[in-house]
Amino acid sequence: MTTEAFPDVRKIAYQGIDGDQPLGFRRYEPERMIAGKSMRDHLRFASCYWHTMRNPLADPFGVGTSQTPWDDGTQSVENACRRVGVFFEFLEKIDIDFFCFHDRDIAPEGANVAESERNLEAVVETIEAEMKKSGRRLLWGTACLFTHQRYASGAGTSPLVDVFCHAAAQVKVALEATHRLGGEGYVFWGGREGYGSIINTDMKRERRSLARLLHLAVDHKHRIGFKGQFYIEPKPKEPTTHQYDSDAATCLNFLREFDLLEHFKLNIETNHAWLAGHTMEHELQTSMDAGALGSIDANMGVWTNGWDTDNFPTDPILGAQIMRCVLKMGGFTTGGLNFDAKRRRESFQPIDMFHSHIAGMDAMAHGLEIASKIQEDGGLDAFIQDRYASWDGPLGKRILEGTATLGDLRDEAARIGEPDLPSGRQEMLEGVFNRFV
Ligand code: XUL
Ligand code: CO
Repeated sequence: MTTEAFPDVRKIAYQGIDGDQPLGFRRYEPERMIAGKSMRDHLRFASCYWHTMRNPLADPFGVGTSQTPWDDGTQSVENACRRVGVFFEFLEKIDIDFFCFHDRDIAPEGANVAESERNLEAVVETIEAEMKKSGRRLLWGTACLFTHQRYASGAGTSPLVDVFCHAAAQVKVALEATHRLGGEGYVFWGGREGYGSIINTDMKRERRSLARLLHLAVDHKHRIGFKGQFYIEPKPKEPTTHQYDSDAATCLNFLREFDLLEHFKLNIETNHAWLAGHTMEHELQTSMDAGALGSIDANMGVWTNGWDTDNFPTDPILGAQIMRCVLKMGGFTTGGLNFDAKRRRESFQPIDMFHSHIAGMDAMAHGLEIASKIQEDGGLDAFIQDRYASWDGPLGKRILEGTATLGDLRDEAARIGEPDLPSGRQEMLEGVFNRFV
């Protein structure tokens, strides 16, 4: 890039909580220390290539509205490489350290496997150079196994073994690209790994094939020496009617069933949690309890329509709920907060790329502040510990260690009489949470 794509934007900086500049942070103060770490290191923000650079902002009723003056609209590698320059200018100006990509977001698909590989390699080379220059890092890479027509009936779960081969080819090369770029992780999101109707589907075979694809990826990871973390990203539906990676618990069961659990963690996305009929906290807690919370796709939906709208997460309460879980787990290791989020169709100007990320970053930073105050206060955690304290007594221990029989417990119940029940105090605790907002 010889000319800047955003000449009117300087590096976005913290301006204070009452700042009135739209292009400045009000909550995100990257170097401010909270609970022993800088905000930057707690939050590990990433911007995603697919929404930030490639989403035309179309919807099922209308064409794309996004203005991208740097893009000539062709499928050329040259155009793809020019976009990379724009993306890195954006990352530096918004002060985001990480990014994520699919193979097909960054490089055009070719006429055959070899041409696609050459295209990808050329763009990866450009990205590598930009990363060196800017110090930006790759949070995770992935293969897009859902856009092309050949994947209409699934990729790893296709009824046709030939399609499975194409999926494997893409995973191989996307994994190698992620490795070359020093990626901290690699994501599998099963966009088409499910069914439209069970009437034409052999679910048992399909789940087994998907597990094979993941095992092949684990083998290849070891073959090439990639040390990054593998993740599965749960989502219940959209585009399919039912997806095999429906929610965190379903993914954990799948990974256990096929001996994959030691190789994978989960990448939990808010909008997907909601589509599954869960809260984000539920999905994060489920993953954490299995030691499998890895990374987060930070976005949100619209409660009233139930779609995967990938809004920017601009709600600080949601941010606090998420960051409470992240703090509880002791912080991210390979993971981070990837904004898998797109601007609204009405927010079509290039400058809206900045406004949307700033709003998301500020809300998550605000959430971190709230969460760390709640943790420091300790009241909510103490309440829960106290609520279960009887399980730490002699009777609880006997039950948990397995030394009490049902007969023993019958005698205990007769001795105890009617238990003295404490209140759950939900509303009081919600009030305590709100004190820190
Ligand atoms: C789709 C989605 C994907 C994954 C990566 O809903 O979330 O963008 O994050 O394939
Ligand atoms: Co996602």
